[in-house]
Amino acid sequence: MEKLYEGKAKVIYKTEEEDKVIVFFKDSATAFDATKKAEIEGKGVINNTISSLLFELLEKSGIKTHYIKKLSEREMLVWKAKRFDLEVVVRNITAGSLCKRLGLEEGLELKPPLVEFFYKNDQLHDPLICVEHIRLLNLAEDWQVQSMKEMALKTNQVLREFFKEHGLLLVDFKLEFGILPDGSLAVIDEISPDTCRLWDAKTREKLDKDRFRFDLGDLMEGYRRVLEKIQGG
Ligand code: U5P
Repeated sequence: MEKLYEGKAKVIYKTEEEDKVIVFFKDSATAFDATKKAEIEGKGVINNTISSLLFELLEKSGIKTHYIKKLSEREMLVWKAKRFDLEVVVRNITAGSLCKRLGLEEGLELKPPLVEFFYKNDQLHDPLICVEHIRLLNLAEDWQVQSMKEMALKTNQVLREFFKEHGLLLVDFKLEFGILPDGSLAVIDEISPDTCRLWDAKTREKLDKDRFRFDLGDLMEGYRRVLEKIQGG
């Protein structure tokens, strides 16, 4: 297969159809601007499984995504999208860079949820930006920014409720958006414990990539527990 793009955790391959691509989930884990790296056997398989399940959930809830179907253990078929150089983060509980930037304690509930935009730019280390910066840099039209925010909040409602039903707290997560071949705005990339903070609702144990970032325990054990829970365990 012809490679179109290779990222830190995924590879995008061409298909025979111009408007569809294959996302291949690798086992690589990176953190802190890729200064911390590891190969974690089986991570790609589990992230593809979780991402596929969550994209199916969003589609069923009326949220447009690039997802078409899961093709194999590590491969997902998706619509080819024109990506925005933006990361949209939704937060329900304080953690991570929010605590560091504003000097907040971890674990405080955010009511209403907080939406943040980051400029996807490796050289600049993905800085936090505001709507005026998005306009200045011409990263998206104002109405697209508004739609991304609304879709991110709706995604939050759907995911938060779903995880809650399965004994998990959705602390925060990152979404990416793109324009599909039919011109619609859609959630793209992946939704997995690499891109979401998920805590055990009872014990508040961290089951996501923070295990790798801060050496909190076996990453795969956390990811497997997330999968077991959302599959009904
Ligand atoms: N996040 C990503 N990719 C990034 C940065 C953040 O997926 O490049 C996710 C984190 O996993 C977390 C949320 O769930 O966005 C907020 O991260 P942070 O801004 O607290 O680091």
